[in-house]
Amino acid sequence: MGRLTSAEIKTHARSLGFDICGIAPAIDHPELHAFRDWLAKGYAGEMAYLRRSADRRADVRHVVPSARTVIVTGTLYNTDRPYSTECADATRAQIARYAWGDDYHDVIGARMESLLAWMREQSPEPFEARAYVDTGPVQERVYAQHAGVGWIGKNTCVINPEIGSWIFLAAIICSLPLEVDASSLDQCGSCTLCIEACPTQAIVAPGVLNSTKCISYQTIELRGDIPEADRAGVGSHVYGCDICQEVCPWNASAPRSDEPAWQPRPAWDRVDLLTLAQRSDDEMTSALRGSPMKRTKVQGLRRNVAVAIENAALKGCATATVAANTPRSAALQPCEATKTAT
Ligand code: B12
Ligand code: SF4
Ligand code: SF4
Repeated sequence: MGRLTSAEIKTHARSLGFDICGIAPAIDHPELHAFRDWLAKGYAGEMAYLRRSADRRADVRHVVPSARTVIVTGTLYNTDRPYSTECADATRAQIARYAWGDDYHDVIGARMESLLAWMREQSPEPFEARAYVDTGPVQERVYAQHAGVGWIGKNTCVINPEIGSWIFLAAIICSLPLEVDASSLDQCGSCTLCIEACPTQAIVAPGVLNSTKCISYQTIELRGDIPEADRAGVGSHVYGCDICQEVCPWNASAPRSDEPAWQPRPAWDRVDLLTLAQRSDDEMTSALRGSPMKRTKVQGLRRNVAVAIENAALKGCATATVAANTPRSAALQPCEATKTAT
C-alpha cells in the first residue's frame, strides 16, 4: 500500500459531503501574527476563551507539535431563503443563515471524525492528528486561505470563488507530509461594499473586525445586557448577522445546499418578533435542541428579541414595548410602512 495522497483524501472528503477540501502547510503564515495585535486592541471583547488560547492559536504546531499539514474543509450551508437585506420589515426576526438548521458542530464534527478514521485505516504509516470545527484553538480562516479554500475578504470571511462565503470551515491538523495546495488569491479588488453596508461600522479596516461593535458578537457572544448605546444598531437581528456577506458580489448567486441538516427549522423560518416573544420557555427549549442557537440559551434569545422589539417600536411598528422578562405582554403589529413581501 502506497502513501496516502492528498488527491485520495479530497475524493473521500467529497464523498462524505464536504463541498471543498484543500491542504495548507503547517508553517508560520504571516496572517497568524495579526491575532495578538487584534486581541491587544480589545477587538475580542469578552470572548475570554480567545485570550486564554492565544498561544495555541498562534500556530497549529503548538497543538500538534509534529504537524506538517492542515486539511481544511468547506461546507456550503446556503438555503433557499431571501437575504435579510431584502426584507425591510422591522417586525421580522432576523436570524443568521448558518443557524437555521442543525448544529454544524455536531454534523461537521462527525464528518471530520469519519474522514480522520478513514485516513487512519488507509495510511500505511501511523500519524498524529486532531480534528476541529470552530471551537478548537485554530485560526481556521488563515489555514483555509493557504489551503486554497478561499481568500479572506475585507469582511473577514473566507470566500470561495465558485460557491461564495456561506461555508462552514473545519480543519484536521496532521503530521503527514501531504502535497499542499496553492494559497487563494484575494479577489476583493477595489470593492468596499461590506465595509459600507455594516450597520454598526464594525469592520474597522479591510480584514479587521472589532467584535464589540459586531451584531453577531452582541447577540451571540455577549453575556448580560446589550449596552444601551448599541441597542439601536442591533435592529431586528435576534441571533447573528449576515449583512456583510449578503452584500458581497461573490454571494449574489450563491448555490444552495439541499443537505437536510441545513434546511430552516420551522421554529425559526421567517418568524416574526412577536411570535418568538410569545413562545413559552418549553417551546423555546425544544426548538433550541440540536440547534447552534442553543449557545445563547432561552434567556439570551429573549434578551435579543426584547431589544429588537424595542427597535421596532421606535420605528412605529409596535404598539407596546416589551420588557425582557415579560415578553408575553407584547402587542406588536406588522409595520405596513416597512413591510415587503418576502
Ligand atoms: C471569534 C469568532 C467570531 C467573532 C469574531 C469574528 C472575527 N471576524 O474575528 C464573532 C462573534 C464576531 C464572529 C462572527 C461571525 N462568525 Co465567527 N468565528 C470566530 C472564531 C471562533 C475565531 C475567529 C478568530 O480567530 N477571530 C480573530 C480574528 C483576528 O481572526 P480572523 O477573522 O480569522 O482574521 C484573520 C484574518 O482576517 C487575517 N487577515 C487576513 N487579511 C488581513 C488583512 C489585514 C490588514 C489584517 C490586519 C489581517 C488580515 O488575520 C486575522 C488574524 O489571523 C472562528 C472559528 C475559528 N476557530 O477560527 C469562527 C468563524 C470565523 N465564524 C464563522 C461565521 C460563520 C461567523 C458569522 C458569519 C456568524 C453570523 N452570521 O453571525 C459572523 C461573521 C462576522 C464577520 N464578518 O466575521 C465561520 C466563518 C466561515 C467563513 N466563510 O469565513 C468560522 C470560521 C466558524 C466555522 N468553523 O465555520 N465570529
Ligand atoms: S456581521 Fe453584521 S455587524 Fe458584524 S461586521 Fe458583518 S455586517 Fe457588521
Ligand atoms: S463585499 Fe466586496 S470587499 Fe467585501 S468581502 Fe465581498 S468582494 Fe470583498
